[in-house]
Amino acid sequence: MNINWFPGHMTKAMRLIEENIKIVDAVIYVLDSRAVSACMNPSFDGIIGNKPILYVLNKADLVEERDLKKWCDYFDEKKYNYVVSNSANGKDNDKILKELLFVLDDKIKRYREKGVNTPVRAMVIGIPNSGKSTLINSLCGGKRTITGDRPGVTKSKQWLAVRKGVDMLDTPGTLWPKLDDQNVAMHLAFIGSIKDDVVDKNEVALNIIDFLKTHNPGALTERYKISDENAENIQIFEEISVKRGFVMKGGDYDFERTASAVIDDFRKRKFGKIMLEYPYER
Ligand SMILES: Nc1nc2c(ncn2[C@@H]2O[C@H](COP(=O)(O)OP(=O)(O)OP(=O)(O)O)[C@@H](O)[C@H]2O)c(=O)[nH]1
Ligand SMILES: [Mg+2]
Repeated sequence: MNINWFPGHMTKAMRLIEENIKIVDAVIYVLDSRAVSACMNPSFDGIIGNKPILYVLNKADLVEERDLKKWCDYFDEKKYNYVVSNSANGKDNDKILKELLFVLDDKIKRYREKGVNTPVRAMVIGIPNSGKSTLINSLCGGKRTITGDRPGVTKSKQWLAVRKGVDMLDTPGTLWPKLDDQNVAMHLAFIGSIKDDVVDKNEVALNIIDFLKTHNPGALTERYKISDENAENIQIFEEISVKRGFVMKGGDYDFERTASAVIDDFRKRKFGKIMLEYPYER
């Protein structure tokens, strides 16, 4: 399967990001902790230029702390500014704002020296469904932007005053025109950053099965009580259909429902906390 998803609204969104980068003081780059490197959009590189970046390793609650530590070490090594966050519960808000003000320290000092009293401005960017709007809502302390568990929820830009003196720009999630690395594309499909309608769900589910067999032995057996995890992926897929009762009249497997169930189980953490990518893997 060749996955690519770059609809017209993303071209518009990239243009919006390009136009607004000039007027912001920093960029908040939201990454899904389950697939940190797949979340790095190469199209952003040329746009961000030398604006200070604060990386947010978001959805940290969906991975094991000891796994995420590997990314923290990597970011430390690269001297990147970052925070680990679970934006869904808001407990990391103070830490995020503190780190943002640290990143903007020089800028704020210069504003003060000039007697300028404007708020600092940060643009929040990232791939679809990474949690940008949730993060902003959490920092604002209310539901000020629309969020949802599917990609492409935010349609246009929105400025929000998250605290006194700190404004943030919410942007629509963006991917890039050609997903060359299909392993990356597959991980983006796993985490729901590519619309389910544009992927072959059976293939995504088979890839999840394959990933679990290799990296999380026992997870499939525990969830579906299958007889042999070392069987071919397709055999496991069929067994899951049977175990779940997804068999149609006449005895054919209902692969569509089975695929949706496997994908859903992955996203709902039914196989455990799974980090798909480690630093230095690619
Ligand atoms: N478990 C968990 N879920 C999160 C976290 N942050 C966001 N979410 C969920 O992820 C889904 C997507 O969140 P949004 O804030 O709409 O994502 P977005 O990046 O704004 O998405 P687009 O606007 O489509 O680009 C929602 O169901 C959120 O509740 C987090 O830290 N942990
Ligand atoms: Mg959004």
